[in-house]
Amino acid sequence: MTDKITVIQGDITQLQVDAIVNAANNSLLGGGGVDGAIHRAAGSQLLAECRQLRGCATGAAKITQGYNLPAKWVIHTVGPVWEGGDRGEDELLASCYRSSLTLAVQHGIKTIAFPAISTGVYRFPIDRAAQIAVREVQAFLSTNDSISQVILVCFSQSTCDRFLKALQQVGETS
Ligand code: AR6
Repeated sequence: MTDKITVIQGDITQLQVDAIVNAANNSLLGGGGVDGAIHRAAGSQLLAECRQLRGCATGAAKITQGYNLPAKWVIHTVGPVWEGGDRGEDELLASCYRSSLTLAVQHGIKTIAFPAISTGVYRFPIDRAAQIAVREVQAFLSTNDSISQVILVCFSQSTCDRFLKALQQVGETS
């Protein structure tokens, strides 16, 4: 299953995939980081559609169109704020990946790109986030055949290296 998972360094807003995932906040009304970049690239219609969604719980996901993005869809998920690891952060982050992939399957999405959810403003430790991301995607793909490609997009080369390491480790044990 790891052959369907790719780690790349880049800007998620430029990818030609069926869906990109947004690391949003509970309001779904935009913010900084990847959320700001996605809203800027998609245009104001994205915010208008997000307003209709009336927010999103942490660990859950909601879908909109992609508007001016190359991607047809945006799946908005809300990662946990890192508060030391005893507040269910691991499970909430895992849930972001599962919820997003479940929505993707329901919409016939075959190719999907994720940013490194929660690892920016929300301060989730990168190695730990990378392991959760790779493990959850791999587990999902092993029980579901309809998604052909999952791209884990890292903005910086150092994050990319750590996601690649996590992917390698999962590949060795699966
Ligand atoms: N493409 C790919 N990855 C990116 C891009 C991009 N264009 N821009 C940033 N990243 P963050 P969070 C990386 O802070 O930690 C927002 O204000 C970034 O380097 O965007 O989940 C929301 O509204 C980092 O590795 O999201 C929320 O309030 C990763 O994306 C809050 O931030 C996630 O960083 C969510 O915080």
